[in-house]
Amino acid sequence: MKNNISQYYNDFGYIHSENFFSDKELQQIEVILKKFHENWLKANEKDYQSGLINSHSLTSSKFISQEERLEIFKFIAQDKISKIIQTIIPEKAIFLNTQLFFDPFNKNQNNYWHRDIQYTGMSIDEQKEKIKTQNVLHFRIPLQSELGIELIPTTHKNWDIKEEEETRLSMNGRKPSDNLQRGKIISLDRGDLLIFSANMIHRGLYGNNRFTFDIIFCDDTPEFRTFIDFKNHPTQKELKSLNTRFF
Ligand SMILES: O=C(O)CCC(=O)C(=O)O
Repeated sequence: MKNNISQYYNDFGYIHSENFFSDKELQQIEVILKKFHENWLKANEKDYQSGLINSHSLTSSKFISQEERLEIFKFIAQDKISKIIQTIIPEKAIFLNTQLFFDPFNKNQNNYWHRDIQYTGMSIDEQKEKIKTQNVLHFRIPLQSELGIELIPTTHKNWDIKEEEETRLSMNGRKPSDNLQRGKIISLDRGDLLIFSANMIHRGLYGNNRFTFDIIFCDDTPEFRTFIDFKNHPTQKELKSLNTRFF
């Protein structure tokens, strides 16, 4: 089973595991996520109305208490999540950050195909090389049924075909929200876990008032460590009550 999981991820760039969490396992974290989100919406009303579809850095946020922050760390550090990371990135991974994804304020706002790596400032040639070795993984945990993510399987390691690159980069009259032939829709239910590579071509599917918690891990390399904001990591004291090697 262990080999199957890492083989599938290596081949396709994602893993969809249905009913990974019980309702009870989600209830406690959900209360904290909702509290964060309500406060975030109040504090970021303008940006939300101008198009934001996610928030981030929950574990360094002033919107939640120290106890709630520790609860989020415990959720991230739970055994069944650690085991999967260990299987997919046996060399060693590290926690990068958290995000919440929700629907845009403007219901007509278009989604957009992208690879996260396209926003790093690397040249296209560098990006083509980097995706062959680099790992950034989203663990997407939807709190309610959603249309999900559309992705292009195998593109975590392989570059775009022409239609895809032109769409993603708005070339030759194509728009980032245009449909792509190789797109595969992964619709998600509460309780599911979707692991996908941020390097692969993907887009969020808006609707159904989605509310989804993403935990992000990456390779533990000096290059990535420069991107990590360690305010989002547990303190030495907090680490004592956490049983994982991924912080
Ligand atoms: O869910 C979305 O809207 C997009 C998700 C995404 O692009 C990401 O997690 O990198």
